[in-house]
Amino acid sequence: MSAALRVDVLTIFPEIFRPALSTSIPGIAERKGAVVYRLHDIRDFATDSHRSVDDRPYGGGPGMVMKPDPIFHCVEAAEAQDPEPAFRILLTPQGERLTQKRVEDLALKRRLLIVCGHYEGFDERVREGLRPCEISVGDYVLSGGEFAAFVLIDAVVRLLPGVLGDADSAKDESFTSGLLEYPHYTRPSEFRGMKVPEILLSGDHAKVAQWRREQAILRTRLRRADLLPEEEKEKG
Ligand code: 9D3
Repeated sequence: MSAALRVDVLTIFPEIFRPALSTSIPGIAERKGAVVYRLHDIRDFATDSHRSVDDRPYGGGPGMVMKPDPIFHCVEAAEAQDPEPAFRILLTPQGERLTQKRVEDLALKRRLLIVCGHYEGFDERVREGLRPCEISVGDYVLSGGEFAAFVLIDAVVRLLPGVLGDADSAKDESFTSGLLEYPHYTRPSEFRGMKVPEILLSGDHAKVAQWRREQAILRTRLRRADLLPEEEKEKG
């Protein structure tokens, strides 16, 4: 197996991450040696007696701003732990929207360093001095970057070699890739009067595959027409 991806997370709430990253796929990825998580508490790098990591904005206005000094020191300390250069990520609502394409790109890196913000945002010199890749996880307002970091890590580590079994393999998506999923059913064949479509019980694999493809296209057209490939768009 290739060397583990190292993920450094810089946050004022490191305690959120340990249990979350030990659960489900992120935990399996770690136990299989595909990833190593390193959590860093930005507050450990505060320099004043109150251990403050935020301050009032110059020019006035509501809310607090993350101070640059603890973040720079925390980044420097984290990076000094390992000679591998880190791909720096700043999670902010102003970042580029996270897509599967970007997730695939991040899964090819050897080291990610993720800075989570809180309060109104970062002192602009964090961007200017650290030159991070700035990422948002979508157009809605979170109270901080911690859950965005977990979204990003979860999406990335499931792609690392050896993490998913063959049964879960993303390769199985070949004929429906880019579409929403077709409807899934398991036993019983009738539940509270609701029946499993006859075709799925038929054992005719070609017909099942055709039905699933039709259902995936139908569902995508109804819910997410923006995802449809060109040749399916005309059909209305
Ligand atoms: C006055 C406007 N501010 C509050 C509505 C802007 C604002 C600042 C900081 C909004 C959210 C946040 C905290 N969010 C994140 O740190 C964040 C985030 C998000 O809110 N949505 C999607 N992706 C991300 S990544 C980090």
